[in-house]
Amino acid sequence: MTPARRPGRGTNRVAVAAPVGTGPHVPGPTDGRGAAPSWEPAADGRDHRVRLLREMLRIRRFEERCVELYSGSAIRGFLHLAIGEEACAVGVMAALTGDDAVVTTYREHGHALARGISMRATLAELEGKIEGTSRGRGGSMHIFDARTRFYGGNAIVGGGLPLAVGLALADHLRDQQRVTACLFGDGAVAEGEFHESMNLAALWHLPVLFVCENNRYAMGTALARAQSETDLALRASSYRMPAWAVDGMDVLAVEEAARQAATAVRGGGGPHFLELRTYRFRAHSMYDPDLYRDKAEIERWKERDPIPALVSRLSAEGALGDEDQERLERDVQAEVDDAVAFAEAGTLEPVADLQRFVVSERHPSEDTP
Ligand SMILES: Cc1ncc(C[n+]2csc(CCOP(=O)(O)OP(=O)(O)O)c2C)c(N)n1
Ligand SMILES: [Mg+2]
Repeated sequence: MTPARRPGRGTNRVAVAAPVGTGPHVPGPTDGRGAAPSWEPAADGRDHRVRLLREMLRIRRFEERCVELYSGSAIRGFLHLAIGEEACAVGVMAALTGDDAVVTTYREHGHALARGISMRATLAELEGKIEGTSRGRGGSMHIFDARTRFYGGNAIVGGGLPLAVGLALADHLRDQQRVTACLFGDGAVAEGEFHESMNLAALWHLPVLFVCENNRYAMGTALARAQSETDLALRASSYRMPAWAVDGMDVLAVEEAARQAATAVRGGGGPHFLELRTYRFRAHSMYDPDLYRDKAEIERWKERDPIPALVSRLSAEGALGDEDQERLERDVQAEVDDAVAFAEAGTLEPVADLQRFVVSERHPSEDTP
């Protein structure tokens, strides 16, 4: 299949950031499930940085509570935490508008929360409750929410890339000025789907923002043990798309790079690629004994924890006082407590309903063309 219009190839020049406009947002929540938030920075820039901090804290405290809930069996199945990687989720989501789309991986709680999916619906999904984003049928790895254009949560490594290219192709053919942000790990770079998707996106000049969260490991395999070239931005640029590496532990750096790239993509600049250099502080998933990493390496990365780093920076500038910090923590804890109570009070799907949604309840002929 070839798209109707095929503009020239992208260049490797990095576009200079233009002021970012926000598109119309997805309608507000009607059932507490959330909506894509407006991330427009406040005029003085200050509140916005506190907002970024708050979002990172929400993700951190949420996932810390998930550890407890998993130990108590309230959450079952696989659970992949992104503790340490919060700056990536928040920086990227802050650069998108409500009109843009997101496709991601199984390590996506933070992406979902920063995108505006409510903590209640996210946790209910993790606990398999009807009140979750997919009636509890997806669980931790498959958070999906059409109203925020959050197209999953995907357990297949590299599986999101062709989906993102398809969404972007649809936008391209319909002349829609919006971005599809596609987040994936360094492990995806080894997959055929990565190369097929990068090639088609570049060849057809599609509006995709590829974001590789390079946390240096794919399960227990270090990047250098699996890849002949570990500079992933360099590999992406071989597809003739602008690509650059960013400090994934610095939320401000991530946001700035993501804004620049998203603005260029939205303006018709074709696909762009960001390699966010980051690190997960915890094991790959809950029962991974984490024996493949040097403990000293983990400790070294913890010194670059994105949350204390931003707190120190804001405090040093007088933009965040002790009371502000305490209030932030209190508010976030209250939100987590509320989500836990909500999910606990939620409903498991009745066995009689389990076969619903396996096939469509409507015949295709009932759909309007
Ligand atoms: C196609 C495919 N192959 C293998 C797996 C098993 N698997 C699950 S997670 C994972 C590692 C992926 O690592 P990465 O892409 O770096 O993401 P991270 O877990 O570090 O966020 C693998 C190999 C899978 N889910 N899908
Ligand atoms: Mg990885």
